[in-house]
Amino acid sequence: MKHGRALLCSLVAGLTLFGSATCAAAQSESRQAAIPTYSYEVVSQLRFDRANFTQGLEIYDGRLYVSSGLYGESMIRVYDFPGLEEVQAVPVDPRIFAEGLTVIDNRLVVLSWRERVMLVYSLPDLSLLGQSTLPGQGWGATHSGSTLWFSDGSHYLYSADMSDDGTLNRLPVVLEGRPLRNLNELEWVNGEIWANVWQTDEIARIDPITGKVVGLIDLSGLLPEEDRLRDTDVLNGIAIDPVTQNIWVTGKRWPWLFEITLESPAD
Ligand SMILES: [Ca+2]
Repeated sequence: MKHGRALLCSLVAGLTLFGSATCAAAQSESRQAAIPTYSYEVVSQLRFDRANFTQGLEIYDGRLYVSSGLYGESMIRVYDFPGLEEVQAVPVDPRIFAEGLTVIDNRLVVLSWRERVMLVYSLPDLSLLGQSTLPGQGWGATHSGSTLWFSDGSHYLYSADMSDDGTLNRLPVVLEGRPLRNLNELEWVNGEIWANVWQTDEIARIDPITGKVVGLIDLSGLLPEEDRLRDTDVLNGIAIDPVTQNIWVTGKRWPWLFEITLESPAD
């Protein structure tokens, strides 16, 4: 089935992607059994810069990459990890609202919200190499190998192999037989895609083959009330440490990065 929206095409030399766009076959979903909801335990926490209106969060090669949103304020900040000393801060074109980011093939990809562009930077110097077009909104991003995955605030996840012909696939995400909308920041975690659900304290664990939600993580109460200011915003940001496999989460203008472990639901 053809994806009816505009094609994505690469403007970056050597980066072949989005030559054509097709949808994954939409599958009629029968109702699933009730899925488990996990609680959490905070293992450790690190002071984080409240300036980050966090959209994307990823750990790569000993550094934490953060994209911070809003028009006129969007930034990419790089910190050493886990020290969190700021290494670099690069402003984004003020006309662009930066969204999710991920590193693929030593290039940093940063989505935009409504500007229909995806910015591509070289690493580690963060030189802007160019931009590609997006068919619609960009929200969260992650990758598996050379495959870029991204969300657009709907109940779809999109994927494209950036080393291949860039065919864009679309996967409907379903929770107990119903579309799960507002998928936001993403992280590839051990063969699953974890997604912040915008304006909730929940992370959905998604099977990237079937699109089914296989678990929910309830992070209610993660940020203590005393750490909330007037402009403190929602939970958003998931990053796995590729060395330790530890999971780190944060939110928009949160003063902490939290390392969490999941607690299985009671039988
Ligand atoms: Ca992430």
